[in-house]
Amino acid sequence: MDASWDHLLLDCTLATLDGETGYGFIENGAVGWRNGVIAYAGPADALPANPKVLAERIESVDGALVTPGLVDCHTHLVFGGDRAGEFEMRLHGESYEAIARAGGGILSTVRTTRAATEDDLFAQSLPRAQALVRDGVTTIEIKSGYGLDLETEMKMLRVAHRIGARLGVTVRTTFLGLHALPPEFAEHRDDYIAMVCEEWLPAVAEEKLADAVDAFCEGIAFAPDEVRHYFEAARKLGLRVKLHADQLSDLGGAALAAGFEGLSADHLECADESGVEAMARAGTVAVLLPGSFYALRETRMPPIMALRQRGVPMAVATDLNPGTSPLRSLRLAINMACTLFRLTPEEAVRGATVNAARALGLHDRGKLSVGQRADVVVWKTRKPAELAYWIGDALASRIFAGGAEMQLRT
Ligand code: DI6
Ligand code: FE
Repeated sequence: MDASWDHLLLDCTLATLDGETGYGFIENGAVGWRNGVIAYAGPADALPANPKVLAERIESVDGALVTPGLVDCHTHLVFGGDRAGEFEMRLHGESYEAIARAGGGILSTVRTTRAATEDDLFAQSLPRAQALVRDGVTTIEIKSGYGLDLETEMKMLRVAHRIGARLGVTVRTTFLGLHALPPEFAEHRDDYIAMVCEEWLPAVAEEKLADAVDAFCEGIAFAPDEVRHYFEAARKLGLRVKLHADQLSDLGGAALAAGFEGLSADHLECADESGVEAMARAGTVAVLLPGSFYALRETRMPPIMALRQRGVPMAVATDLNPGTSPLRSLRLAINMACTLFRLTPEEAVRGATVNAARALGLHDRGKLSVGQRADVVVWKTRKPAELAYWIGDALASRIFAGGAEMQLRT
């Protein structure tokens, strides 16, 4: 038999995440791939032949934990500037909503993002993506939404694509046209929404700049009827939708997203039972964002028990953004999902792999099984629960994206 695989890792402690529940734990496992696609993931003693003849390159990882690459399915990591000043204001007693209503918040990042050249925006944003990647993330969703004019929205989406190309990881882009009302439309709300639906969405779709569409459905942002109109326009163009839903108040966002066969409804702190039911029926993923819950010192938890009972898949993401979640570690989001939301480590790890892939509509990743992309991480640990347990520091020792090993120092 010819050595037909490119690479084979032996002596792996595998968490394949394959199967409906659990880690897919296999001691003394092996993972092999060819042309960037997994050819084998399972017990070493069930390999189809003597390992020596199976692959060009064969290595032992000495019992290290090996998992699929992590998937961060909700980030806003392309933006100009920072909002450390608002963090200080909040600690002096100002609320997030009050700062937003006074023209700060999202609009302050809109000003700095508009002012940045494309190269500058790339240079400012790249290190944030690198921070995620260094600790095991091989697929990143990145949203626009800090431009609020077509030119800057497109600039953000181009920068997102450039980050993926530079780092060799998959970037999925989301157009977040309804994030905040731009100041120049303060007196013309309906005109803004009409322009986004009738002109911007078709332009973004035409240039193939976005894989999906998102909105911020909230008292300080956009109302359910406005989002509905926007989702209708997106679906007509064949774009899938997702929603910032029920974070600060219950506006029925979970059911709204589900009604459009939404890929995901994200946040959900204030979602009610009927929203959860609608998500279960539609197969909409619940994306939990403990970073913003933590940074805003929220106290109302997402309805975890109801999500579990109805079998709604739960994902976990960073929500990396300058206002409410300056969190540059998906592993820390996993830890926070356990500590703050009481997910089990197993649920949280599934949430950052297989369920996060599903939240992006991707079925070729998120688990180690034959035919999946060879996005593979070797960790400096042996137990899957350690991914949720250790706080701080990067634990990934080797990362393969589509079968190619990444240089972690870049
Ligand atoms: N995601 C968002 O888009 C908003 N909150 C969230 O969790 C606002 C982000 C921001 O303040 O910049
Ligand atoms: Fe967000």
